[in-house]
Amino acid sequence: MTNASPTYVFPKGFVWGSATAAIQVEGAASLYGKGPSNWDVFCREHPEKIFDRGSPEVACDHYHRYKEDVRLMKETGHTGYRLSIAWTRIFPEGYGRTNPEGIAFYRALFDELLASGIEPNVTLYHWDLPQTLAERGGWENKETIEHFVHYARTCFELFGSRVRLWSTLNEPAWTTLQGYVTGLHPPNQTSHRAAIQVSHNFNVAHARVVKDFQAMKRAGAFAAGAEAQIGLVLNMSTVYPATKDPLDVRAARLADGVLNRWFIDPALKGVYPEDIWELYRSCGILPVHTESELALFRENTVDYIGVNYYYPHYASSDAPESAYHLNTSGKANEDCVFAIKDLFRFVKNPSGKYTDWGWEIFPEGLYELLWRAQEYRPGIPVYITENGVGMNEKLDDQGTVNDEARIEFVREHLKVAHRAISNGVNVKGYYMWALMDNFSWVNGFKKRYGFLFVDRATQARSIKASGRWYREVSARNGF
Ligand code: BGP
Repeated sequence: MTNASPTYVFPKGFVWGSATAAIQVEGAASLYGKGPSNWDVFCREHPEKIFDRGSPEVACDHYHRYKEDVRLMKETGHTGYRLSIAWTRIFPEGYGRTNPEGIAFYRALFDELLASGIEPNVTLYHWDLPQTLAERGGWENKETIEHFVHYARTCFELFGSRVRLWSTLNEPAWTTLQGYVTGLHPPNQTSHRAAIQVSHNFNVAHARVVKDFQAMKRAGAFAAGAEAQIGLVLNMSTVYPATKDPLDVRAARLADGVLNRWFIDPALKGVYPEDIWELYRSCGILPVHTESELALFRENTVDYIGVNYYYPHYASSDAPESAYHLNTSGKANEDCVFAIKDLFRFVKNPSGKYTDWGWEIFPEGLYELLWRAQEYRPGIPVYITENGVGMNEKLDDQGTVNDEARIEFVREHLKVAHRAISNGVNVKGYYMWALMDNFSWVNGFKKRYGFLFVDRATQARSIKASGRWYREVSARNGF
């Protein structure tokens, strides 16, 4: 890094952060009064479904090491940190009695962050559903919505004095797809009808929580007052047609509708996209819904949008069969497959540059997503809530990781964000995925994402070259 003025200067107050999710880092999965989540149980009962039988039981032991982790955030220039609350630490059974130890943990974590000048951005639901609710139908059962709303209100009451930035759900599209279409994540179902019901219930749960949040904000529940904000975090992957063939163009539009617009439209515009509603209606799989649920969308749009971006999709109309495969081994020749019969199939970009896990590296895709938010609602605050690259890594002789490829990945995406800002998009911050190497769902621990290398045997943390680079970027507010 030179001393010359940065070429890419970010707006004053731009958040330099990183992200994690509770189950991916905390560990202490069965300790301190925490109840079991669907993921805890899934990993215990089906270890063979997780790469190398990885388990979130200990994860990165962040529960015990949070003070050290906050110190390392500080050392790597963080001004913000996106995390999620484990619902089962607050309500071990999903509802009913609360768990004082869980509440104390998050209070202490928020205090530690705030004392270090790092603003928390808190996601209420990052895929870890209380097992008790999973056993009663999970998100297919509308009762789960009621429990989620109560859990959210409780969190606002408990932590509203410390937390200004909130989001309801992380990537409802991805968790619905993997849980109910590909069946790779719990509850391992393959039912389009269930998927659409769950996605609708997510949208309703989100809108209900937004409504309560705004009412509680007006009633003074947040120390930040009018500055308190609630958003939704979406993985709005750009979908391009595989060719110029009108059928592929149509397939791309459909894929974008099913994966993106079905969630963005209600959250930002307050209505479902007509073409996808019509598609589900014509297939006889519209979700069970009420008029008052649809009215909720219209009346409760978000304060900001969180964009998670990893890679784009290319849709082909040639989808004679449904087929799903996720590369969890990190072997470059293992392709990811995703096809929904008669709708679309995702294909590889022949000239694309791919990670070992088969995700294309394409920074330009981020530009379109940022612009898209702007088109939906000019001036809406946008946070890049996740963006990063999973790699095969190990410590070198100097006890660090020289992850130049990650630095390049982040730098190129930040350049794109900078251009979007220059062109008028209100991008407020960047949270790299992830603070540290963590439990990568069905990928286990091999796929490393962090600014911090985590030794699996000792849990020792080491700052990678990217973490040192980020400290400089943050200090100069650019690069
Ligand atoms: C997002 C999730 C994160 C994170 C990331 C990387 O979809 O919100 O929790 O895991 O993807 O994905 P993976 O860990 O599967 O490589």
